[in-house]
Amino acid sequence: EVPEVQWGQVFEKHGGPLTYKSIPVPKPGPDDVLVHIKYTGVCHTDLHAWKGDWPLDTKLPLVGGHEGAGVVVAVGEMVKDVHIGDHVGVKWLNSSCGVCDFCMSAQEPLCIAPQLSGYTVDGTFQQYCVANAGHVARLPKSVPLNAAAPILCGGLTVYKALKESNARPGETVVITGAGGGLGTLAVQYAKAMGFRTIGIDAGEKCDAVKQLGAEEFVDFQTEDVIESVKRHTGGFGAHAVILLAVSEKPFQQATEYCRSHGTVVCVGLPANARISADVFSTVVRMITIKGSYVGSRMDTKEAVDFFVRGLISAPFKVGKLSELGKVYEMMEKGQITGRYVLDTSV
Ligand code: 8ID
Ligand code: ZN
Repeated sequence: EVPEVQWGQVFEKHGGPLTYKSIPVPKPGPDDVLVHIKYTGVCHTDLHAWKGDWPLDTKLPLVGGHEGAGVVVAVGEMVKDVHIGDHVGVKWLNSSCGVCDFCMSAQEPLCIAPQLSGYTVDGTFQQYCVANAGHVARLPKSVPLNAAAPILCGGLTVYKALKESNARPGETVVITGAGGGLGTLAVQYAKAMGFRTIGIDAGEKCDAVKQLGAEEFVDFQTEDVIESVKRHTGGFGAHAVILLAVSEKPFQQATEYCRSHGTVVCVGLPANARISADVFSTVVRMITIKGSYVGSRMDTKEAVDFFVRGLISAPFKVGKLSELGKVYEMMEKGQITGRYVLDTSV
């Protein structure tokens, strides 16, 4: 009952036309599964991939997408623990080599030869997608696949970044880009993990960010961000800063509103951006600046578990896979609060 052809969104060159068309259904390899994607989130990473923003080549032509939630419809001959009918999620890390130092130490996002969904292999902007059986996320049948989709990249990534921040319950975390896809999830995970949160984004996203659990909101378009965060933290700055914005400026400012001995976690990946910080104050205030990149299979299990327990509910709108281009237009303008999730049947 697996069809030979399906609908998908394909582009042939960076920034070129996005074409919704009939394409072959891929065949799973021996240790892969074929997933009937029901819903796929649209991450800003997909927009970066289409535009060719990063110094890493994509496959071309490419089917993007890496937040897919669906049902297993075929398994390779070596697959033992995933079965037809299981609900699973397809993540950014489609597969890893399994034998490099990083894979051996359960840091598989750092694998030296990874395959990335919607980047180096075709992703979730199609009805049927292949992923390595060991890397798909297990989803219980009790959770809706549309709400689960954004957890598979956005939720996982912000959960990992919050862990990497070393913040403790009761401490204050700034979420920069709090109204976006990752940001809204970060506010919810931060709340569930016991952190106090200050959200930074454009003023129109204030109400949503506060409703999700941020105690304070700073409008980056009208306020002095550094002064405002300091004011909301008794002059000290925040214990941690999670940088999710697709803009370089916050990467220059964050150490200034981070508390002494605090941590700045870089997650957003604006094109051609650089981090800069004053050496003297970084040293004498003992600031940590680090990156955080998706998460391991164990991080995935933990992030999904928060969601399954009902602790994570971030806004999402359901759109059509055929209308991906419209979502990219809104995303480029910063007009989306939360995530767009696409129904692959339309
Ligand atoms: O593993 C990783 N490190 C990882 C995983 C997934 C995504 C990294 N990312 C990257 C994406 O590639 C992208 O660069 O995280 C970034 C954010 O992805 P997203 O949340 O999917 O993007 P979005 O929904 O467009 O949200 C961005 C938000 O930033 C705000 C916008 O208003 C929007 O709400 N923003 C901008 I643009 N400039 C801002 C500024 N100066 C700002 N917010 C505060 N200050
Ligand atoms: Zn993503």
